[in-house]
Amino acid sequence: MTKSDIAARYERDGFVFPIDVLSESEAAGIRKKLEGVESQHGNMHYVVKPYLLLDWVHELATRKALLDPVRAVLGEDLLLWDCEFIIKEPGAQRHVEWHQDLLYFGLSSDDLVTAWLAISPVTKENGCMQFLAGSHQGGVRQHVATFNENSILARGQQLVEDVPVDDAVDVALRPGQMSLHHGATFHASGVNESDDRRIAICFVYIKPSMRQVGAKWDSALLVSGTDRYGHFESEVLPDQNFSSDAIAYQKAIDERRKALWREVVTNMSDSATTS
Ligand SMILES: O=C(O)CCC(=O)C(=O)O
Repeated sequence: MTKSDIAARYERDGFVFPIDVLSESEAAGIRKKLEGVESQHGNMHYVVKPYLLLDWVHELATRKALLDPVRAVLGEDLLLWDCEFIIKEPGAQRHVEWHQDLLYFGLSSDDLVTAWLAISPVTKENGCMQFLAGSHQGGVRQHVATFNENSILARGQQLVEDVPVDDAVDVALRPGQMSLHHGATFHASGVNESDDRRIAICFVYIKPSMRQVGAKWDSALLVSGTDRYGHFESEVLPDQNFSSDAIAYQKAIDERRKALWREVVTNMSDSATTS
């Protein structure tokens, strides 16, 4: 896919996939590294900003094959604002209700792109994402916070309106392929009914001109071009993987980020969410 195809499809549909980033054997190498880390440090599902602990996650986040498609949408200057491994274990009931990411981000605009990279095969059976084409065009809609304990999302937020699920697109990917989606795109994912883990890593990139307007503090990492604004505190990469300094720093960012989400939710208008 050319850069202009990527930009045009993203603008029209609010998502674009599949985009090749890694070969299958490179993705298998990443899975091996991840599972090696997990055997020492525990499950990495939703550990906040793992690039603050692991140099190879930063290396992935800054790969040309991953960043070029993001640049096609957002331009040259990019901050990495969020990142997590999203792992669905076989047999677990974890799923994601229909929602829009922007709801709780507290950001000043929709100048962001989520790059979701498959590390294992991602299929309908193991709970691939589903997107609704064109749903990004109507802004952020009303959600209800369900606090469903099987939801991967912290508040189990769910769109209030009926989603025409028969029109949804299944985002099946081979290991090493990614999808890009807009912060207002309606999306969801089902449970993992296979007998293997579904492993992905997602990266959320923003334009440096963005501001955190839902809270007083936020941080990010410059990964492309220049930050002419300084709206986000610059993050520090690890001196060594899982060094004691890196662990302490990532923990501090995690705690500040949890406080940030609480502040964002408290400051939100009632029209955006009900609970
Ligand atoms: O990984 C999933 O199943 C859902 C992820 C998601 O909702 C997101 O990346 O915005």
